[in-house]
Amino acid sequence: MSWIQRLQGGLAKTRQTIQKSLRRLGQGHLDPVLLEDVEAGLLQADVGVRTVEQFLQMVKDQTRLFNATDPVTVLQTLLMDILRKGETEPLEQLIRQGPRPFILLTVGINGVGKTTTVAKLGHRFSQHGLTTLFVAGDTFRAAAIEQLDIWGKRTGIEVIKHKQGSDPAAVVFDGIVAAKTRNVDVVLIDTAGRLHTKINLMDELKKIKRIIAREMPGAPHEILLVLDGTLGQNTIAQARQFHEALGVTGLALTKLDGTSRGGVVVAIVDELKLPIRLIGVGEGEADLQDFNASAFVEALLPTATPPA
Ligand SMILES: Nc1nc2c(ncn2[C@@H]2O[C@H](COP(=O)(O)OP(=O)(O)O)[C@@H](O)[C@H]2O)c(=O)[nH]1
Ligand SMILES: [Mg+2]
Repeated sequence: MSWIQRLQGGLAKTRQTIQKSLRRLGQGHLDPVLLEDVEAGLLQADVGVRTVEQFLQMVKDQTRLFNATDPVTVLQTLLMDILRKGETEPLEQLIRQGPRPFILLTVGINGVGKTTTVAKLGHRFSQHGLTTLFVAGDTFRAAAIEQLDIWGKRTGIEVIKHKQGSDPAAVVFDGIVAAKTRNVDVVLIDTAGRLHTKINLMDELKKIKRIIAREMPGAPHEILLVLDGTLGQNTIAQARQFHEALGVTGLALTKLDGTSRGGVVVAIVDELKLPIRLIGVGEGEADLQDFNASAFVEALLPTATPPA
């Protein structure tokens, strides 16, 4: 099954609700109950209040003007306009244009998919002929270091690690030194999402960022905030917090396979104005995609006529 099919599968229920009421709207039944149905369906999919209100206004305006505008097309167009702003060039392109080593720092709360995304990226970069180093910056759980180690073996990528409980900034420092010595293209830094100490997570991450900048001016070249797509609107507040503290440069949205809240991508692009570098669509190393607005709209709201 392709990821679009998985995404479509996850959104099936919500999509059915939206489509049913959209179709009736399309037949000219612009009654308040139907509009409420559409509104509820879109909000359930976590599309976000602002986009939903914009859409309802557009439908009302256009219906008044033309009397027979297809609401599906209206919504598709609106979603495309928003989502297109989240598109960006592939990371490989940034890396090839950027300085060497290219230092990518992942941040995000616990369980969102940071370690998995680091692993998937390493795999992907290898396939593009870029040499990579993993840095086990989540030193707070032994399991986190082990997890990255397993991925390292699986992908043939070296892991720079310290023992559990050590200072994450120190392992990051070692990682950068190693990357320069080995002359690798990319350093992928995994970090913790929750600390078992009294230190504040943001302060810890700021410290890591400072160490990186000290060892390589201009770095980190990418601060990739990993967000869990199944968490819906909660991700927005989370993202704001990380962005304020660290200056996020790109987003990775994970677990978009099989979620009913995939519409949150619309709200994220609309609210945060940050590029979506990647979307995670499964647990395997190959389940990482570039974000493509039209593919996403098609998954969320397929065109009525199936391809011949
Ligand atoms: N279905 C699915 N699961 C994912 C995806 N990304 C990560 N996961 C799973 O989410 C869980 C937490 O991932 P992990 O990388 O350990 O999160 P971290 O705490 O942020 O490092 C693991 O079971 C992963 O396999 C994804 O894109 N799709
Ligand atoms: Mg982790």
